[in-house]
Amino acid sequence: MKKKKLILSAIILAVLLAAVFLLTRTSLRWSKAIETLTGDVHVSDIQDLQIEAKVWDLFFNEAELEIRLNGRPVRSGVSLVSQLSGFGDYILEAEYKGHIIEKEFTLARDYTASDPEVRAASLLFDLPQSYYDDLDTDGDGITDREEREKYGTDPYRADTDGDGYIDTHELFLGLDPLVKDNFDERRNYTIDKGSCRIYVSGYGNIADVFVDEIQVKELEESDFVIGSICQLTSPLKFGEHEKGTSTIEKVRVVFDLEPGIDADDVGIFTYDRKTGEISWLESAVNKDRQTISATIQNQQIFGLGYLSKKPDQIKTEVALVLDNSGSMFPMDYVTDNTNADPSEYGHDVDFNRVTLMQDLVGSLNSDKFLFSVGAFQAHYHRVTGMTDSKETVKSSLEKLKTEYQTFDGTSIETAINDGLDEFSKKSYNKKYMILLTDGYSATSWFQYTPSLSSVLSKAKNLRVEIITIGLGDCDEALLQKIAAETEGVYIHVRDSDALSKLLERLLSSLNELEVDQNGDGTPDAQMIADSGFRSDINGFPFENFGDENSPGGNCFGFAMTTKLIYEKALPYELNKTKLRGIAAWAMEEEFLRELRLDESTRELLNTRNPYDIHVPTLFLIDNPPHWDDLMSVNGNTGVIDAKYRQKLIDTGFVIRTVERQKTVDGQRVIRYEEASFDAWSDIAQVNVPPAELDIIRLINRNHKAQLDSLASREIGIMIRGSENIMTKDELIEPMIKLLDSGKPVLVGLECSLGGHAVLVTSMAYDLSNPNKIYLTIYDSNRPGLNATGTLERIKATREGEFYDKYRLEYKYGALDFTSIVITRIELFNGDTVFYKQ
Ligand SMILES: [Ca+2]
Ligand SMILES: [Ca+2]
Ligand SMILES: [Ca+2]
Ligand SMILES: [Ca+2]
Repeated sequence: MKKKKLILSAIILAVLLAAVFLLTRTSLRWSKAIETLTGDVHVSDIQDLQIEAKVWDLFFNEAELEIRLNGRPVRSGVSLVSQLSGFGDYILEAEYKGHIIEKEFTLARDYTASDPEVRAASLLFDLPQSYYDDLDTDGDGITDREEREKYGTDPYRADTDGDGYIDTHELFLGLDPLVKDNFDERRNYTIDKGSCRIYVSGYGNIADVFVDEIQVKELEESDFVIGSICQLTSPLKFGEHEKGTSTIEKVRVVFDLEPGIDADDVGIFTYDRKTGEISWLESAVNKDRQTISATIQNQQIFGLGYLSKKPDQIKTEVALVLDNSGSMFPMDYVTDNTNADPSEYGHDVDFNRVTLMQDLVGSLNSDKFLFSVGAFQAHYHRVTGMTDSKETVKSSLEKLKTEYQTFDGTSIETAINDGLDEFSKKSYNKKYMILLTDGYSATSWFQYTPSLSSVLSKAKNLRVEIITIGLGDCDEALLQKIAAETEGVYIHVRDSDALSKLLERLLSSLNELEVDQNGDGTPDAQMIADSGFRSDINGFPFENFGDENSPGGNCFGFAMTTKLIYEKALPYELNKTKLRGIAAWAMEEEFLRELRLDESTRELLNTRNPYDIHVPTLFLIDNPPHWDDLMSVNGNTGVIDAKYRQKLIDTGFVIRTVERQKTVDGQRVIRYEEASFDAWSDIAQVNVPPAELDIIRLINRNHKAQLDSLASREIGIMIRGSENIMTKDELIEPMIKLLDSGKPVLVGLECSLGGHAVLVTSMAYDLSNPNKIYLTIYDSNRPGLNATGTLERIKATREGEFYDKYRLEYKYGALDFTSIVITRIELFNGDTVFYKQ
């Protein structure tokens, strides 16, 4: 209900009108303009200054919009494009429903179109008052409108009365944000969680405390826990009060005991995820009130449990199940190789699989881990059973190098079935199997093979997550299925060398990865979920660039395509070789220059891109940005040059003539040719490789879906300002879930200057402030780099209700993104993976 309302008001929000341009060293002036019209400025080329006007008013009436340049009307409409020529002074006016917005600007001579900031940025002016109303300018968690109209507080100062209490916290603590309060006076703050209440006492902004119900998988099925398990987190200091600082002195939790529960039978426990230890807190019982209470510390996980049913330390059992069939070894090492194909051997001659597992064992420091080692071909055989002796595990792994090798087939089902017998029967222990294979499941005739379904249900009954690693050419579909059904992850590596890069991914899957964002050697964050996506390995190293529909660029298409390729959701194996040839061709034709790929990006294309993508066809999606350079003038018509024309037609482009004035080669024409790609045309079907067609269609479809969504507000809604009140459930949980299942998450970002689509590839909690989450971001504007953003949870109020809200910080060039939303994610097969709103 709440969300619906927010979105409705977002719809009503909008009159968005775009106009004009931009310069490097801004020599831009404008007169005072009337409210209610907004505009942005976009320069696509020094010779070709475009004015674009878009009105996103729900009740937009095109006839009522008029744009005038130097007093003369120019074409008007939902998407208006006009050209300016030359340097000098301009006056631009837009009139809509009686409101006039006017802007003077000077196109400076030192402006260069290649300036990345110019390309990336738009200039915004004179937003409607309603837009500002819904912002939270000072970031104190109350919207500007409510500050002005409801509370009388200053929308530009987080602490209006200057007493040290943030405006929002004054409301949470029942103080007056307009009257100075004593910051060093002891305060109380209560959180009601239903079955328990949390009493916080201390000094300053003590509402900065969050209590979340959390999932503790290992305890879920035990009959020990009563009710839900919670975690307390706060960025504040706990302990003794220091004058002038916000300090939490004490947090007390009080559980109401249901009738029938004897207070003498229960206690309040804490659970330490790192060590797996469960301990009782000293608790006080009030038999009259039927309550039990205890003091809790920051970041503690706590709950109510039966004294008699407490498990011992919760251990994590990891069964290593490694394919040790002949194909891993050089052929000479393998007995019984007479009928074998030499190309089927030597997949991991350096034993990188052994090194990887030894590193993994060595990296898991806590004594809560137990390991077993098993090797399989057609049969599984135990090298060592579950043990906490890391030395034993490492030396057992070492034995795999000298094992007697056969080539009697590979049975993945048998390996899992027998490997599952290594686990204990303790239901609360966490259990993982890491299964690595380079093959397809095929057994020799004498071997009994259990069925896949029986093996999977056995794993599920034991609650074992199976992490499957496929090496080279292997049965990916099978490995994917096994991982998906057991809530594990599937990881594919091309060759044995790539195995050495998997350590982080595995640690993250076991939730044990500590991240050092600033590289100072001390971990500052705890990984919560990681898709394993690495921009320098998996990303498209392309620059961003625009088309007519999306002047900011096709970031959505890039992000989407990259994601799909990473997930192998496209039905083709893409390789590097072909790309190299195409890129060379493209450079001859100077197509890449037209597409604004710079030298370094070209270099990347030729050396690092692992995919076989037909660059020119991939990106000439709607209308390419620089047709002019491909054209010459014939009479008063701009004509696409013959050498490009045939290539375009052969590639599936449709050439049409547009009746519109334009400057081509410095000459004025009254019409010109334009080519757009039709991925469904007959010629495209015949001449364009199917993989490329799929990608183009995919981008088109999703790009269109995104554009449509802005009009219909049905999908991909980008919520602005304080509309963007997102709680953990709405935003973080789905993101964690997707990342954890090995999928990067496509998100839309928005700032006051525009929107952008990126892939979030991993998330980590700040160790010193668990309400702060680091995002690792793949951004097509930053090829080959991992960008980072942060999401910080703060207290917010709206319409008198209290919320937790996430505040995004992600900066890119001139763009400073402040809100985020998960966009619809569509797989190639049409399935929707996640649909926000
Ligand atoms: Ca505010
Ligand atoms: Ca304020
Ligand atoms: Ca205050
Ligand atoms: Ca006050």
